[in-house]
Amino acid sequence: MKKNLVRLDINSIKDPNVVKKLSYPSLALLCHDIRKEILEETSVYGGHLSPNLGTVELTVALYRVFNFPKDKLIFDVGHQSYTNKILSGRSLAHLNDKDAISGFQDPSESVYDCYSAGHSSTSLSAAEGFAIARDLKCDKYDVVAVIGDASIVNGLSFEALNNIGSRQNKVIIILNDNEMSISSPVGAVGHFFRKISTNHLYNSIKRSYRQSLVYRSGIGKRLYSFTSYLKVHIKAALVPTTMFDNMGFTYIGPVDGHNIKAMERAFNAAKTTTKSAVVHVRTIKGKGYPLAEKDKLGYWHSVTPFDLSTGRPLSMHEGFNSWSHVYGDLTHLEMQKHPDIELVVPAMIRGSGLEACFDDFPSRCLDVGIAEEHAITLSGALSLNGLHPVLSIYSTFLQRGYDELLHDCARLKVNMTLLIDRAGLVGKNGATHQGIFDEAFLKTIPGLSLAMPSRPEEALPLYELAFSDRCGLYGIRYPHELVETPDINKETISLKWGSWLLRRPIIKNERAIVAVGPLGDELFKLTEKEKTPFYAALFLNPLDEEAINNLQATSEIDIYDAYGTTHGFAETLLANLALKGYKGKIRCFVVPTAFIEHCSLNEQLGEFSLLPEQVYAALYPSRK
Ligand SMILES: Cc1ncc(C[n+]2csc(CCOP(=O)(O)OP(=O)(O)O)c2C)c(N)n1
Repeated sequence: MKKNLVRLDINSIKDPNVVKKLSYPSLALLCHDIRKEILEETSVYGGHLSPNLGTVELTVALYRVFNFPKDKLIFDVGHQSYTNKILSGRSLAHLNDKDAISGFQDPSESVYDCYSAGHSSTSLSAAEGFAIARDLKCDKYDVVAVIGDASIVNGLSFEALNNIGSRQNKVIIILNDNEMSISSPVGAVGHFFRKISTNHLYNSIKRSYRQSLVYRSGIGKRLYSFTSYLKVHIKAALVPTTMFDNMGFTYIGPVDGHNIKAMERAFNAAKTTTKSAVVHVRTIKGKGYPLAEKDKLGYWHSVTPFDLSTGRPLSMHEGFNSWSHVYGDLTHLEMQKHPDIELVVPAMIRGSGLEACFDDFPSRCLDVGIAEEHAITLSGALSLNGLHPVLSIYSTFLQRGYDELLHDCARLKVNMTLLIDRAGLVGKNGATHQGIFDEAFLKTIPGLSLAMPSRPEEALPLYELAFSDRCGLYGIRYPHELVETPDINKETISLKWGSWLLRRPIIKNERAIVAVGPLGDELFKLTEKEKTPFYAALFLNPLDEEAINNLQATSEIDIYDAYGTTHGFAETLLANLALKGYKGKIRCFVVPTAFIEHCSLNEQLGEFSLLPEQVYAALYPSRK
């Protein structure tokens, strides 16, 4: 190893400020080792690969300039904070496993994480809150938010920008512009970022100016620093004034996000301005792993375990598909059948298996970016104009759209289908992404109907009901788990709007099970030999009145819903039974209303005794 070249053992860094003492060649070695670690650990445990490969030098440069944890560092979403974890002494080994580190920032893990998110575009509002609190307490430190080019164009971010720009509470915003959301970004503001970044005339003048002065003579150096403020004016003359300048920020950039020295200069400039600053950093998403660098579809954004040398996923499931992909494929089918469908997706095309719809029906598909509220109100208006919007959205992100659903859709009596993906517990993505709350909040919206299939053959008929005259605001929720791929050419079963399936007949004065979703169906299979009367509750709202009347004859009702909290379907059914004067015993096997941390799905279910075999054992304790 060359003299002056120091190699840190990245798994034993105790104090991240050690990066302040390293030479640039040693920093390059450190970044190489961090990238290797990110690749190795995500290939074993899965996780957000590309966003983290892109932000290695950026994070190191931040630690060189700022004094964390006194200064505050907030990563938007938090999915790109792996380098921050490594530098602050947290190994990526067992990422997202039970009791191991999570994939996002988390104050319970480290003082270097002052905030936590998982949903996008919260960082600027949070940073402003930190800055106002700092100033009220007369403290002195910097508040730094790192936000991607797709997250900064979300409405929440714009609300924060509008506010920060007009106040004196200084925030430093690092705009990590990699020209990518999960896949290619959408929207007008992105074009504007590109325009700034590619202003070659300005960039080449800037380069020659610096080279001619800084690299040639000592006087030149002094002249360069003395006149550096002139740069701002040169830029103003050559680059159209940036949106950020106009909003009251000092705009600095664009800067090469893989050049630590260049970023240090920019971050130091941001530190010394009196106003809030936006430092525009350009990075390459997936940097250092060629497959990820080339990826425009978002395949490498978040990965399951894969073979590092070939890039192939380690587990393939022949004949199985995720429920998300089943509904993605069915959407393609429905778009062929129903020409009035307009598909609206806030940013999650790949995750919900909708690529084929976008390829084959480009004029009828709309990716609005990370803009869930906008997607809902927009879809409502499409419906008011005679189209049938199908809005594909993850359960956890639908939480953002409550008012838009209630006020802009339900109230206006729109016909619209919500495909609610990732319903139920989500395993390793943890507390920020659980899809367990939608049942509870959707049931409060007048006229909203909610269904969930329990078997693959129910997926299409439930979808078809969206095009019956009962539709209104209609949600179909499903988990991401694997399911046998349904044969769409097979004759489908017919389902009635609002009705449940009686899988085993009710017996007077005996127990009956009412169960939800595919796990409910597993319980059905386990109770085969017991012949327990059984309803598959396909509609969670409204309830099947005929079924409720039949249930009155039973001595006990066991409600099994491993996809929703106490306040969801179970509570609706309990209230309904109570109102009808049900006298028997009722037991609920449901997800608690709580924030459930990351670990495997089975561990999460197991912790709350919600695995089908645990429920079976609870119902029939004498059977072994
Ligand atoms: C409200 C919300 N919608 C969608 C997502 C899913 N999501 C996670 S990261 C991401 C892309 C973020 O892109 P960008 O901000 O440009 O950061 P990058 O990943 O490119 O670094 C999306 C859509 C989310 N976390 N939160």
